[in-house]
Amino acid sequence: DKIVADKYKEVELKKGLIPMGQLEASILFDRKGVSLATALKNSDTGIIAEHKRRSPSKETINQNTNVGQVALGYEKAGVCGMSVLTDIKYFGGSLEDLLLARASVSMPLLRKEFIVDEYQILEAKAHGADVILLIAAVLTRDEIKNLSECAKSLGLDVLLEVHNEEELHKSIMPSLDMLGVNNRDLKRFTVSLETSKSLSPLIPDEFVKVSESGISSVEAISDLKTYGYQGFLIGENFMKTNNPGKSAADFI
Ligand code: IGP
Repeated sequence: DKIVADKYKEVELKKGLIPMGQLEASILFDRKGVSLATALKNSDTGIIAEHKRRSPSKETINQNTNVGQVALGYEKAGVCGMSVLTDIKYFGGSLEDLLLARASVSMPLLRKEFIVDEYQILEAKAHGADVILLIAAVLTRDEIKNLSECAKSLGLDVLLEVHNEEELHKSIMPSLDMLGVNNRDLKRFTVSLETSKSLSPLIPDEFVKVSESGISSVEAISDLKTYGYQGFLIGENFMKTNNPGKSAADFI
């Protein structure tokens, strides 16, 4: 809740500094995005590897990373896409990280952020993202609709994240491409892969299913695949090592 309140303030501040027109004038704005949903459907590994320095649940994961090198390592390992945390205050990331990842690789990139305003979607596009994340826990159905339709109009894929049945029911709509089940309870920081398993049958087949957080073994992935998951978002398990790309390669 604190994160979201901070986010609204941050966005208002940025709107005053960089007008939307300036974002739309960025050369990356005209770049044709690559679809993560399509990449996941055509892959048998389904890994989305994340760049994350720290998080509210873990103070230090990896403070001396070179995001370009991590991106290259992940791509070489053969992951389907990469998630780049862009929140500074809680995760130590930035839009600059996204831009550096974009300059290094051609695979689909997800802007991992607490998106509450269309302005952040324009920023995502202007910094080379192919996909945005929307978190059902912090958005109303109308907000999910407006933000996802805005993303689709820019050619971006939308990954909608849920943690329980109620969030799932309120969110289902055709402007989403992927449904992500976060195994981590964002309020209590507890992690259970059972969350993905129990919500899976409630997700309509037209959406690519992604299991997020707390995945640390190849066995967990094979198990989640039997529940219909095609995407696996993995951060800490790769980032906590001094060679995230190599750690990802060991998974594939
Ligand atoms: C990655 P993990 O446990 O592999 O590091 O988790 C990713 O799922 C997690 O960072 C995440 C997240 C989020 C972070 C999922 N949803 C929303 C910030 C905001």
